[in-house]
Amino acid sequence: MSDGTGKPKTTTSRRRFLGAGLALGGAAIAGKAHAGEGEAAILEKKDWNQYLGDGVDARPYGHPSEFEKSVVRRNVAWLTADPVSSVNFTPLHDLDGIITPNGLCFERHHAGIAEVDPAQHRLMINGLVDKQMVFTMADIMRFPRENRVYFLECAANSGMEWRGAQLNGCQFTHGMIHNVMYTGVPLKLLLEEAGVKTNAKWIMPEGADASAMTRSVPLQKAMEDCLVAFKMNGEALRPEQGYPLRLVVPGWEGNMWVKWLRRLEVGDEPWHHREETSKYTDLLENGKARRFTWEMDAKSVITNPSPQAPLLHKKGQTVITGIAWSGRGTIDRVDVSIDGGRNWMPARLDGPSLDKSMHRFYVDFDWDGSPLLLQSRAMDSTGYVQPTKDQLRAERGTNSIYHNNGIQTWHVKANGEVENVEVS
Ligand SMILES: Nc1nc2c(c(=O)[nH]1)N[C@H]1C(S)=C(S)[C@@H](COP(=O)(O)O)O[C@H]1N2
Ligand SMILES: [Mo]
Repeated sequence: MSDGTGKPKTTTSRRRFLGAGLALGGAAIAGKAHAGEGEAAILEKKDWNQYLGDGVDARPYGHPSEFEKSVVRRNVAWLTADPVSSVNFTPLHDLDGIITPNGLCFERHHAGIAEVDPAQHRLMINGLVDKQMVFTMADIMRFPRENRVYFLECAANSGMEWRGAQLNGCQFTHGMIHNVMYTGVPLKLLLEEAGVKTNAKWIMPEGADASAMTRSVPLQKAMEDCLVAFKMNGEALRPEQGYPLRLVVPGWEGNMWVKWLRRLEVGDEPWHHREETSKYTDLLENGKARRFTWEMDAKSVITNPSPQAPLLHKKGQTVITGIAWSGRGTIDRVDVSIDGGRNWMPARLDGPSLDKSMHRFYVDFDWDGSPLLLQSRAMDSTGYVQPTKDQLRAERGTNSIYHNNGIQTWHVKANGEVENVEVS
């Protein structure tokens, strides 16, 4: 709506319209029609029924409806001491299907968003190679390219939940993940162009941002399925996601997916840089730390209902939905419990089942209006089953923040409100 005066009226009418939708939906399921509060809404003349809308010249780049204003990335104040070295979270409770829209992909920066001019951007390959190479973006576009859908999960996702239920919303407990179709050049092709020496075993990607982030990646992984990507969901990478070039490391922790990729050094041993020594290692109870924990274990979470998305009707037909993913393959099965893990029922997986991608599940459920302890549990194509938080803590203690893939519990109260809890 471009008419500012019509705004408050429009909002009220829409609320009533939604009310009507729910009432009619409920009536259809119960098999009887009844005249609800919403009936007037279908008879009322709305602004959009009688005035022309915007023309094709008004929105050269489209945005969501103004009624979707609340669908945004959010951060957690106490985690955001400095916004240029911080994180915000994907609003998982507002999304469906498996693809994360570009503007809603969570962001994790160590030195803010670099605004890189693609004409000045270069990618260097050096180290144990036959010939050192420097590619322009135009050079990279001349290599054969592939399209792949992969999730990217920060190893710290759910890290605040190790000691107990803390953040109220799946956006905050699980929102350090996005799932995107990448277009890019297989890293293998670029490495082969430079000619990798026979003693090479590792590569070190480096970012062009002020953090110049580096990680050691085994050469075997680099040759297997890594991509040097320049498009996400069909359009250029967003600056937040590493425009114009990022490394895609399927199934492995997000930290390795170096953004604003400017250099790939080839070596015969890992570099032991900050991001794989002081950070991104998992301190155990006995004082030893796990390191090079690259693969993301199978995990799932119910996104609706959840604390930011309560149940708005008292009882009856309800859609429970969520996402599941594994860094080791596809998701074979998701089970859902409504009684805190005592009994389980299989969820219905819907949509494409792709390797190292998010999967979407549903349970079409008739809620009797009593309180629920909702959980989901994923099983991946290797047969691995998502553990409980207690099982994880027994194995790894509570010192670590990374790689928490424990089962999440939501307490749905009789009034439809939802809370983050733990059961044991
Ligand atoms: N150059 C560079 N690459 C980076 C980072 C960074 O700060 N600088 N952050 C890393 C971390 S910790 C994660 S989890 C992912 C986040 O990717 P996203 O911002 O697309 O969500 O990017 C990784 N790549
Ligand atoms: Mo991360």
